[in-house]
Amino acid sequence: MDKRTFLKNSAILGLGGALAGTFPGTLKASGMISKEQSGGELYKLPELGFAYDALEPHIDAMTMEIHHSKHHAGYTRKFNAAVKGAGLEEKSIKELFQNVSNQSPGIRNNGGGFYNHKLFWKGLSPRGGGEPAGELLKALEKNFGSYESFRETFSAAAATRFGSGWAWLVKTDGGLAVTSTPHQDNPLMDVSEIQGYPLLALDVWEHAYYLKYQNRRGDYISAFWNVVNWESVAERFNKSTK
Ligand code: MN3
Repeated sequence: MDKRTFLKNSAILGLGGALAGTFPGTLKASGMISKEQSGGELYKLPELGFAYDALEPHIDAMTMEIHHSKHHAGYTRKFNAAVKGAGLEEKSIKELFQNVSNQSPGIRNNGGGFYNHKLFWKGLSPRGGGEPAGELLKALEKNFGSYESFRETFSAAAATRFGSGWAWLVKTDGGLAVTSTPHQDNPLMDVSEIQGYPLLALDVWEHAYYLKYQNRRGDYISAFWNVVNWESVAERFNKSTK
């Protein structure tokens, strides 16, 4: 077929569909997922939006691939099963979290695992790093004194979270706050010490860093700042202030 016919057919099929059939390897490498994996489920494993090796050397490709295609896929699958099993399909994930103390461990752990990783990926970018700007920077300076001081507070929360859990930057009624949660809990849950709208998440489970950093969680936290997607964090912040 000539180029024009190809382009026309691609437009009809939708370019994504045409490429998916042609280059499955490319899509796998870029962290996209097959139809079989997402199925017709209520909650779908999101795409990363970048290749598994795109965050090298800060976060290694194998960690990213296992983290996304095994860990996150597992939470997603089990969350769907738990929601279905409890007949909670009509509840929004926000409603489930607001009342999570009354839900089963399956909903709490897998719902958290599904949501937290989704937010974690959004906060990462191969073009990330640098410093926040605009209203977000002003708010960080207002709440923490300076960007550097915010970074120290967040890093300390991530470093001192005992065992498995997460560090968070959260928009609360009173402004911005840093907190950490155990297991797969998050600040949208009624069990969280500080509750609010999560802007930035850092996974400090060992599966997030052990292959590359082993026991050096501090090195992983330092490396994280090189890949933070400040544009995405600012977008969430602006949305939360409207
Ligand atoms: Mn994880």
